[in-house]
Amino acid sequence: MNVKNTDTIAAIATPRGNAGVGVIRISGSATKEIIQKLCATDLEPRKATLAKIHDQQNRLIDQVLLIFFPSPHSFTGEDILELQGHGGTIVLDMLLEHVLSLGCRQARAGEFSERAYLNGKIDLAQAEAIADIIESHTRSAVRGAMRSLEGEFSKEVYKLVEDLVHLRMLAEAYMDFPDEEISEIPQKEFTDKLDDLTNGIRQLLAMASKGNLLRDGFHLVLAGKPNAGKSSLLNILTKNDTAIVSEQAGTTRDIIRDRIDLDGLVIDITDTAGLRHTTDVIESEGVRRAQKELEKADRVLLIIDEADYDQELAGELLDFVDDETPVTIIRNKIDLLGKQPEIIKNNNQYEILLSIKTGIGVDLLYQHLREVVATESLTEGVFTARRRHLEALQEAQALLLNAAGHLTPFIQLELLAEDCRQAQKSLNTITGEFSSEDLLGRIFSSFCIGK
Ligand SMILES: Nc1nc2c(ncn2[C@@H]2O[C@H](COP(=O)(O)OP(=O)(O)OP(=O)(O)O)[C@@H](O)[C@H]2O)c(=O)[nH]1
Ligand SMILES: [Mg+2]
Repeated sequence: MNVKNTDTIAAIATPRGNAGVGVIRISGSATKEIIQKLCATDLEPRKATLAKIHDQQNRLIDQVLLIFFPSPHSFTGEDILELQGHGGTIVLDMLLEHVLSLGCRQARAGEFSERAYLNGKIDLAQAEAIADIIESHTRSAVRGAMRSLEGEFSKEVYKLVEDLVHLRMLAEAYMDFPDEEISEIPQKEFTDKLDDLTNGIRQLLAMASKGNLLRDGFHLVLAGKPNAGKSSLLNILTKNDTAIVSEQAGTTRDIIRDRIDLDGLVIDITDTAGLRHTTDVIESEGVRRAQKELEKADRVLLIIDEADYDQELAGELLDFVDDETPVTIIRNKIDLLGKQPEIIKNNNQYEILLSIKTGIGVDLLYQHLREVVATESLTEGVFTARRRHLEALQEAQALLLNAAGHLTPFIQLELLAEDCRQAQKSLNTITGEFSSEDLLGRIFSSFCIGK
């Protein structure tokens, strides 16, 4: 491994606040020198050594454990020192200040992970997985991110890239064929290889979409006329008294968000202002915000008071939701009409009769959510993925479709090869084989300091 020679960085790697232990990480070529200045001895690799750390005036700052990870067998690939002190905010600040005075600088957000990536210890998708593990809200999200960190996602990407390289080589081999021998170009081989690749990308995209859901959560938006019971539904789903519920129509104006864990998947639930035309300035701003939320929904629950329910009202409310977004109609307050809970499926349209206030039929809603979100298939063997990964896969898919267009009515191998080259570039942005400074900056700066 060729470790780049860089300056030395340090940061507190544990969160601020009081804890038993706090960790400071130091990485870079001056690490050994800093160890000498800290404790005047060399440290045995990967062995904990107890040391007293004094400041420049020889006052004791803290008693710490030092662990040295020599290059290249460290997280960043560089020499690393980990310093475990007492986990108080002030004492760690004092320790860090001292360490910085010995010849290193404060690390930027994500800089340790960035160095690990630049030194080839992990690829970009794996670096992102580290951030995802830390930020996971459910156990399945942790497991998914761990699979990405283990390289399961990257492995699939590398496989596709390898196939693309073969296809490009094949194209190159026939590229300069004279016109009279054009019939010898194995058109079927090109078509088959392109088909295989497109299928491979489609499958990976399906997996990555699930992984993205696991990471980002499923966005469920509650909407409907005022007083239909939206806030009541938010409260029972979250088992929390989050939103104000009242018999007054137009209670909710702000967007209210909460989240639940449904079989390991985060469901972000958004309660909105009742959809109606109003002259009240604040309420109409609420309606505008509600409409904006509807655009972002993975599914909308349209809540209707069963006493008002008819096709016309349902149609009027459905007009607020774009055609792409799946909708479930919740026909609420059946307790007042003495109706039985029921789930009705018409083509792909679901309606559930229930009573939020009494809880009758709410189990049908849970069952329905589990089905539409497919929580079971989400937790088995899925690795986490980010939106940018999905976009890269989609771009590669579109380019390969384009490439297939260069096989008929006549074969244009230069154009085909160029599309394949671009598709390869798209795939390479996932693992970071190809990446711009800009992209790296964006990814690593969203990490926290010390990571
Ligand atoms: N009887 C009965 N009342 C209900 C039911 N669900 C909600 N309510 C009542 O309906 C009224 C309105 O409920 P909310 O949850 O505030 O309705 P909302 O849709 O959030 O209303 P806005 O925020 O004003 O748009 C409250 O008095 C609730 O107690 C139900 O299943 N049965
Ligand atoms: Mg409300």
